[in-house]
Amino acid sequence: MISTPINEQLGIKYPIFQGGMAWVADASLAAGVSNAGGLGLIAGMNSNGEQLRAEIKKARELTDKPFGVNVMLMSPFVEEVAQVVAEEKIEVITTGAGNPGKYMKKWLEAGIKVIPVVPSVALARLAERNGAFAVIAEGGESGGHVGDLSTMALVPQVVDAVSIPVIAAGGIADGRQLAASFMLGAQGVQVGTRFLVATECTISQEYKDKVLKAKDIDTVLTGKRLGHPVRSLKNAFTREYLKKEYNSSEVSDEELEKLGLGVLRAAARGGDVKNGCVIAGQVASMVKKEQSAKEIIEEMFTQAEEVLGGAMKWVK
Ligand code: TUI
Repeated sequence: MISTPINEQLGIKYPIFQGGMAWVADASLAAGVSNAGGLGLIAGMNSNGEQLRAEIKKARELTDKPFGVNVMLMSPFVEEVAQVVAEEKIEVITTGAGNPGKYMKKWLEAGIKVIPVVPSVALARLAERNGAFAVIAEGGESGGHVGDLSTMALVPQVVDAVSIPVIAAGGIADGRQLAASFMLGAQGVQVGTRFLVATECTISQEYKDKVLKAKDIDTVLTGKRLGHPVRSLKNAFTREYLKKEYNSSEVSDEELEKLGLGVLRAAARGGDVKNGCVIAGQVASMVKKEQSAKEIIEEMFTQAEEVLGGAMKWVK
C-alpha cells in the first residue's frame, strides 16, 4: 500500500489528483475520481460563478469524499470563481496559468488548502511564502498550457527549494511514472490525460477516440508566440494555427488569440476533433482503453508497488 503524508492530511486513500481540465473536469469526473480514492477536481475555467456553484452542488450529491476546484487564473470569470470557492468552503483549490497571490488571503481565511500549479522554482518559493499547503510541479509534457521545464528536471529542483509537499505532474499515466515521481521526491501525482477516457468523463466520444488513437509524437505546441504555449493533439486546427503563428507578417497576435477561442469547447463538448483543440499530454499514446476512475487509479498504484518493490534489482 502506497501512502504519503498528504493522504491523511487531505483525507484521501491514494496520493493522486485529477487535473483541473477546462471543459472536461465536471462534477461527474471529479466525483468519480474522489469516490475512487483520489482527489477529484472541478474546472473553474469554463464556468462563471453561478455555474460553478451548481457544479459544486452536483459533485456534493455524487460523493461524500473531499474534492477540489481548479481556478484558472486567465479565466474571464476568475474574480467570481475565486469568490464562490471561498463561500463554498471547498476543501482544496489548485490554481493554474498564473500567480494566485491576490486571492490567497481570502482562501486561507476560509480554511481552504491552496495548491498552486507551478512551472518554476521561483513560483514554487513564492507559493510557499504566500501560505500554500503544497505545490504541483507541472512539467511541459502535460497537456494544455505548459511551462518550459520537463517533469524530470523540474520536480527535484522544486523539492529541494521548498519544505511544503510537492505533487508531480506532466507525463504521468502509468505506475512506472507514478513510482518515478516518488523517486524524484514528490509526495503524490496529478494526472490529466489518462482521466480523459475515464467512464465518468463526460467529454465527446470523438475526443476520447482521438486520445485512444494517438501515437507518441502526435502532440504539438501552439501559441508560443503569444507567451502561452498549449499542448494538444495534431489535427487540422493545429496545422492551420501553426501556419499562421509562424507567418507573423500576415497575422497579428490579436487574430491569433481569436483563433484559439472556443476551440477546446468545440472538441470536448461538440465532438469536433478536426477544427477543435484536442488538449492532451505527451503520454496520450499510453492511454489504451476506457476504464472507470477506480480501475485507472488501482491499476496505477498496483503497478507502482510492483516496480518500487523490484527497483533494488539494479543495486549490487
Ligand atoms: O493551466 C494549466 N493548463 C491549462 S490552462 C488551459 S486553458 C487555456 N486556454 C487558452 C490559453 C491558455 C490556457 C489549458 N491548460 N496548467 C497549469 C500551469 N500553470 N501550467 C503553467 C502554469 C503557470 C504559468 C505561469 C503557472 C504560473 C505562471 O506564472 C506566471 C506569472 O508570473 O504570473
